[in-house]
Amino acid sequence: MIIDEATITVEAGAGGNGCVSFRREKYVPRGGPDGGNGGRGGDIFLEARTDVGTLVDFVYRPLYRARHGEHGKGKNQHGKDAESVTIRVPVGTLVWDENGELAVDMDRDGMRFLIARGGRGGRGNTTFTTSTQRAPRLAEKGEPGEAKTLRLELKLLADVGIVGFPNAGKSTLLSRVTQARPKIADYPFTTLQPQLGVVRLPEGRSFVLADVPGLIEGASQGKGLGIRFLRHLERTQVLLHLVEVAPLTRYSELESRIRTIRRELQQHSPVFSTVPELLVLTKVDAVSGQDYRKWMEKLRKKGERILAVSAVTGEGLAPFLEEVWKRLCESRKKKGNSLPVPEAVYQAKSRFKIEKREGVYYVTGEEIKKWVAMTNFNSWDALERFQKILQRMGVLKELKKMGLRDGDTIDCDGEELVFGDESPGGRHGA
Ligand SMILES: Nc1nc2c(ncn2[C@@H]2O[C@H](COP(=O)(O)OP(=O)(O)OP(=O)(O)O)[C@@H](O)[C@H]2O)c(=O)[nH]1
Ligand SMILES: [Mg+2]
Repeated sequence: MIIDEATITVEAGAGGNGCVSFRREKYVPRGGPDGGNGGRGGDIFLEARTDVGTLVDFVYRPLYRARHGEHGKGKNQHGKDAESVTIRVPVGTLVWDENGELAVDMDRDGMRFLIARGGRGGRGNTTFTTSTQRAPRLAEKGEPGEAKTLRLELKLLADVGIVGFPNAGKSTLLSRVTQARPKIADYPFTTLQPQLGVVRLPEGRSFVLADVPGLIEGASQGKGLGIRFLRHLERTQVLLHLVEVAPLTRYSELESRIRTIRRELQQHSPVFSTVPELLVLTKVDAVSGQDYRKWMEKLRKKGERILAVSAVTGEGLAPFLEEVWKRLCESRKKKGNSLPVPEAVYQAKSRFKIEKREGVYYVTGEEIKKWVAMTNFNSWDALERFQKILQRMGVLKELKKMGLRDGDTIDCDGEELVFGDESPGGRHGA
């Protein structure tokens, strides 16, 4: 079975705390500040690899954590940065965030993407020294690391896909030209899961061939099985459209079968109209007459590309594979390597949000959350700095517009502060 979806949690490391410390030296009664900074928390990266084939490992290991940065120490010793963690995913993995938005498309071998940023280390008191503040008792706590729940989705990256009605001989063809051993039987819907195989041609040429469950009329409305798996074929470079020729007695039947499958593909995704298609008549060993040759001519005159094979006798297979290879090369050339390179960093959207409920101003947002986590609210200096941050972000201006007055309560991501124009604010009840 091919597992092609998994949910994982990633937790980058928090930064180490900054340190409040003062020099102690013999004969120096009051040394200056010497608290070092905390180290950076470990980042979490995703890396696309061709040697990882499925998402199966993530089902057994759904949590990835990076270590925290070391805390700063006295004597201006900075904490060590934590190492980053790299999660290897198959090339072609789509990564969705909690909001159902695409975070990144890991579509190139070797591509690396920062999915969860480690927290910055808190600054030690040394960095807060100014001409007026020579002995700051202020240090930052480390910034929390980003934590996310991600849904990984792998669209199998087959170069060539096989579509057709059930029983068209799709799996038989796959088994004949690759090492794959799919189930084959004389009844419809034998194949229940997509199957992949590697076709090897002389001179080291190769491509990946995918067989998906058969389609029927109404598949795009949910009939049968096939449509669920079509997304595996959305990125193929060439589609092989197989039509079983043995049961057909008239040209019009052939045409109508072809139309039905094309309509279902089209209704599933308009992407399919851009994928080059090759019509393949199958089971030619089982037909009595030679009518199908005339039908092929007719279709060719209409501009169709069409071939005939027998997977049982092997008739027509060698030229067929060469034709597929030719189409594949053309298609690759056309598409080129112009895949878009995604941004390397994941951005937060708005800076903050304020809501007033029952006289309390609630301030929320990623940035606010971060500063709250990095502030030691028991320290007056830190509190003063926090207020400056609110000012710089434009939060205070907004609050005043909303009618904030002396003595009002502001809730910053769960941290209650009492607003005072004179004093910088104080912890409620503290
Ligand atoms: N005579 C003959 N029989 C074939 C040929 N290819 C396939 N068959 C037979 O056709 C039947 C269906 O073949 P499959 O390969 O399972 O067909 P499929 O398209 O994968 O069918 P689903 O998985 O149900 O969609 C089997 O009994 C095969 O042995 C062929 O070239 N010649
Ligand atoms: Mg099959």
